[in-house]
Amino acid sequence: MQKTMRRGPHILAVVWWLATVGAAIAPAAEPSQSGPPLVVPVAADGVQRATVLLDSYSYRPSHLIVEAGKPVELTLTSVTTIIPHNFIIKGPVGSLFVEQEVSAGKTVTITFTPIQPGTFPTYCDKRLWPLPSHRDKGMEGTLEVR
Ligand SMILES: [Cu+2]
Repeated sequence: MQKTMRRGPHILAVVWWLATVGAAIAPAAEPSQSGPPLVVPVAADGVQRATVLLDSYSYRPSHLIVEAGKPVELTLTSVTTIIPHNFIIKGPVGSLFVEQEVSAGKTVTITFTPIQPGTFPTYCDKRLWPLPSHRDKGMEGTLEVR
């Protein structure tokens, strides 16, 4: 009996934590809307510019098509109010590496020049243990370099 009472508060705390965190996250959860691939336009200055919205848990658009050898400028805009996200691309070693934090409600602009054609995943690796990662919840996309 005494053992049970001692264990009680701890279990209650975990249940409370899960309920609180779950409630904070659940309303924003929705299936990721991938939509059609976006062929990123090349501006007059030669830069390929696009805006990507970061939500819980999706990127919109999620599939970007760019040309190799020309700079890419992505405006990453978070439309969340609480949950921070990031935007990661790990392409071929020495060719493409992006890891950008985007706080809730913030906008960050990143620039990179993909050299090697290929199809690379983009994703958010944020995770609030013991919940699945944002990527597991559908926060991933594709960068297609042609
Ligand atoms: Cu995320």
